[in-house]
Amino acid sequence: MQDEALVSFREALASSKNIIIVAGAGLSAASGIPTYRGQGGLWLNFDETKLAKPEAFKDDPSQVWQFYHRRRQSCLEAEPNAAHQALANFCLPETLARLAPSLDPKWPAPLLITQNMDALSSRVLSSFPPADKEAAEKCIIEMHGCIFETRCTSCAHVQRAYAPTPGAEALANAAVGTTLPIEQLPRCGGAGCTTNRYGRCGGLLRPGVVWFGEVPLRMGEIAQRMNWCDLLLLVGTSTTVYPAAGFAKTVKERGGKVAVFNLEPMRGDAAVDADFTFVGPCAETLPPALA
Ligand code: BV8
Ligand code: ZN
Repeated sequence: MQDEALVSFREALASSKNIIIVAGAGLSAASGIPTYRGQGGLWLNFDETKLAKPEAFKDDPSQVWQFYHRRRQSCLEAEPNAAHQALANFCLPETLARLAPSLDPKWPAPLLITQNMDALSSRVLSSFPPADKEAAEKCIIEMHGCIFETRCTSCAHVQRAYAPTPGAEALANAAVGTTLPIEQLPRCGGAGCTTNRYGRCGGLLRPGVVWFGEVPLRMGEIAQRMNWCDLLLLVGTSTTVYPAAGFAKTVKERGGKVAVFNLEPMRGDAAVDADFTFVGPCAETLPPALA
């Protein structure tokens, strides 16, 4: 990693008042979870508009559930990597006192916005000892939801469990491309689902992720804080999906700085003139930058 770039990045960390991190699929690449648009990307085999949208679920819930059940399995088997750990450690008070002593008391810790739904960053934050855990867990927003959550389409009961899809037997045995009857798809109050507030409602569950055309989670908080961000770290994202893709321009327009951790420099419509670009796998570039 170029030393002078690292020195000036550290200087930016040390003088910043409001630091935000936006993470994308590249953050989990080293954990074996495929990205969407890079080589071997998920969307290269699936047309995202065919599956990751509410209309797809309405038209063919069986195919959508089979798609997410398989991804939930691979997320369940994945482990956080050094980049997840580096970002989580950066949320700890002792790291911040050392690296970011100028943070505004309004924003005493970085905001970690992840577009990933694999829960790998949340798992690291939740693994901290009790003294740090509560504060660290407040740092993260999973803006595109979480593959370990289901939401009932009837009573809106949300359940999060680091376990296979509730009622997944039929899904697991279904050959790719076959259509399961809707009764065999995950149901509210079904196997593995805690009885919801209305008792066992039996409604059809959906994956707790944000699909295209749906509003990302906690956008009000994100927009409010983004307006005052003076240092934005973009980690492993192609900045092609809005509104996350637009955050860098927002920060630059307000005089903030942008640091990119990616296999390649920023490109595409949402690209800005980044102040720092660390090219390489983020599991290698992020730990020394936040050590
Ligand atoms: C919304 C969950 C309104 C589901 C996902 C035209 C113009 C502008 C916008 C739109 C438009 N048409 C439609 C829209 C809106 C649309 C959109 O942006 N479409 C795009 C395709 C143009 N957006 C929406 O619909 C969003 N909702 O706009 O609501 C609204 C908005 C604000 C306020 C009120 C109302 C909802 C979008 C959420 C969609 N759900 N996922 C699922 O995954 O199944 S999106 C999906 O893409 C993932 O969440 C993913 O995180 C996200 C972004 O992709 P990346 O994470 O960046 O991953 P990608 O593979 O693309 O890139 C990986 C990067 O990592 C690469 O740069 C690569 O070089 C790098 N990399 C790889 N390995 C490494 C690495 N870097 C470092 N180290 C490595 N080892
Ligand atoms: Zn229900």
